[in-house]
Amino acid sequence: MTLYKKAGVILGLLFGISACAQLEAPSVEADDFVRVDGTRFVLEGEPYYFVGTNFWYGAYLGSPGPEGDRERLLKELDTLKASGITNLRVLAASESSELMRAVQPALIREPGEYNDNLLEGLDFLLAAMGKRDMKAVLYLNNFWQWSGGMSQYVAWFTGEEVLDPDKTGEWNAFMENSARFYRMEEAQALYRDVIETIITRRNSVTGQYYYEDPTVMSWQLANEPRPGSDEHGRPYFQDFKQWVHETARYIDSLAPHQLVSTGNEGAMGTLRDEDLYIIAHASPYVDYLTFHMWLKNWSWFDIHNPEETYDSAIEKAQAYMNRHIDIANKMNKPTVLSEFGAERDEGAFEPGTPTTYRDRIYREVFDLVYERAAEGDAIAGTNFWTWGGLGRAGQEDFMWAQGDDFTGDPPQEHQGLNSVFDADDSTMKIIRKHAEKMHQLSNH
Ligand code: IFL
Repeated sequence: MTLYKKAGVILGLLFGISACAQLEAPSVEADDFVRVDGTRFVLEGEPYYFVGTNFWYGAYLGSPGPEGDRERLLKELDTLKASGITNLRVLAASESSELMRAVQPALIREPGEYNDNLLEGLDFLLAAMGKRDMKAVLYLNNFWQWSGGMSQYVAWFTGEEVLDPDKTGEWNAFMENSARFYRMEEAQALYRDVIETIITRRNSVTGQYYYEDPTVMSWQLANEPRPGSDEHGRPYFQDFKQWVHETARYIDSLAPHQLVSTGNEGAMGTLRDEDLYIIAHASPYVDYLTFHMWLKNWSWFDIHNPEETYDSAIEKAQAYMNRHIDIANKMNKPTVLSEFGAERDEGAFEPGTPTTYRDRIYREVFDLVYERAAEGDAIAGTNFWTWGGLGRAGQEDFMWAQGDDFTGDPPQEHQGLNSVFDADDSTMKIIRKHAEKMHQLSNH
């Protein structure tokens, strides 16, 4: 929706808010929400540029249950804020499942049954972020297995056993199975129920309804939703496109003064086809674009052979970023690099080990983002993957087990693989410097 249309809706909502005086929720101004104006975000009348991180486990730390650690959460938020990292991309919905690498507990215990601790965890997180003037991007599903996600929805409504890629190693089959989600009416009905439950929730800490909380910058349809596998996804593309449009419209109807984005990786997550990426994001209800960049996962860079792979990986990364920024310019929407990450030297996982190549990659990415943003192009910010902060791996094999710290790497990956820990001084210095420059672009 355009800036002006949104502003009109906001006034209506603000009127509504004052009519419910007994809420005693903080008063909200239209300007407090991140809005879109052409290829830019606007916040409080100024352009909004940011440095952010992925913090998928934020609601878990906020939980009053055994998985929670509110003391750590507040410390993490203070460190992030002090480092200029003010935009957090967070998992808002997880599905309980038999998948061997899915996080436990999950928000949805079974269709219709919610884990109140995790909902309260999200309340606590949003309240604490709001106090620190931070913005949240909340994703409402996952194409991947580490939080249940679409594969679990499919299992619920077919009655079939959930397809587990960590057991079978068959990733294409997993993706093709997950894509059935877009076509399943019952699964879509439950998904909408979940969306409504979260967006219309009243925060138990602030008294605010989520849809009227300016801390929420955007609702994301899912983490990295794809039409299916690269090989066999084409037949699902129309369903995928329709799903994007209809879900975005639905979210917009519930939360008209917050933004909607897909959570998609860009061309690499849309059957490696830029045209399909553009078509899928053309819906007027998709307020801005996202793209992700994974140098290792896409076989551009090998940390065990850096001398031979680094230069060409950086060339490919720059080309990928430039192309996605150009697309956003053409589509007249802002874009965000909402995931990128890199391993520690020699593929180590422990904090304290060197991060020479990670630091170089971060610097290259940030330089390009800053330069193009400063030139007025459509890139507004980044969310690096991922914030490990004070978390530390709990197991000798570095795989997550229930009860361990969250380190930012999801349970299907080694804890420490892509995490930036509080002790990573060289990386933190690069992030802080970039954050200063981006905040200057925002006139803050
Ligand atoms: O941890 C992964 C996560 O599932 C994601 N994208 C890539 C990350 C690193 O492999 O969303």
